[in-house]
Amino acid sequence: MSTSSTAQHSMLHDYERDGYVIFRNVLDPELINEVNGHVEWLQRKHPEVRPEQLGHEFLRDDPFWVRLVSDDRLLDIAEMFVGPDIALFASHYISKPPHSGQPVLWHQDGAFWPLEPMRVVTLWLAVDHSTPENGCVRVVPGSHRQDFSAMRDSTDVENVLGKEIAVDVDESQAVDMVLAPGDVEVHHPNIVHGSQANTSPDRRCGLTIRYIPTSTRITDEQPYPSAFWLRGDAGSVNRYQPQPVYVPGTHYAFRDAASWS
Ligand SMILES: O=C(O)CCC(=O)C(=O)O
Repeated sequence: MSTSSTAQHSMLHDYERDGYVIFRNVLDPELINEVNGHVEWLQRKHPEVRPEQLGHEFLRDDPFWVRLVSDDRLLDIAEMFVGPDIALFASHYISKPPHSGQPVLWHQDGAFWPLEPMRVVTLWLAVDHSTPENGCVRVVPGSHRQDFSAMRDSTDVENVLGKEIAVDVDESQAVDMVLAPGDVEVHHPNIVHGSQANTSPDRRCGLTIRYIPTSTRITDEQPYPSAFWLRGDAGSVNRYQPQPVYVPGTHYAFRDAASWS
């Protein structure tokens, strides 16, 4: 990555202090255009699924999705946080439609995850402009130093997870992750975060990408449906999905599709 070692050092310092850090202009507009087409294609393919729920179960047989999360610009960022031996654990589009996008209630990601140890980093890729009006991600800086709190079911308001953290959150401390398409926000598995409903006329789409070092064991089914070995040494604690093969007419068509045939 073109980020200098001084800039990398300062970003790691911010991440350690705050539990999050933002990288601007990571992916180019052409690729973001393809990502947009992919989201629309997934929605046509799965009309029964809310667009906030286009999750990792659809990823295994999707060459474009695997190509996207394997992009060197994203892996170079992940490498700063989890080291050189990298696998994908999960990835999920949360596309909040205009006027009716559901909120994500306050939570800590790692409280949901079958990982041992909890060494994992999330890259949240902005597909759209993401603002307070359309329900951008909000984080509580420094809350990554807390242990995991219990979660409780929450169904009073329709929401993406159906759960929330079972302790009070001081919302006055929360910071809005205002992002442009192609920007990436990186966050820690313990940080308290969420997002509000989208009542604006603009869609708010982002892709969560969860990268683990290959030394982190997935303590659930093996191979986990969205586990792909992506860089460095595959290690021996997990089994991984084979790279999907692109079939014209079956899969989303994209620029590099020929190299996935
Ligand atoms: O996209 C959102 O609104 C929430 C994202 C989130 O909870 C996450 O990245 O873990």
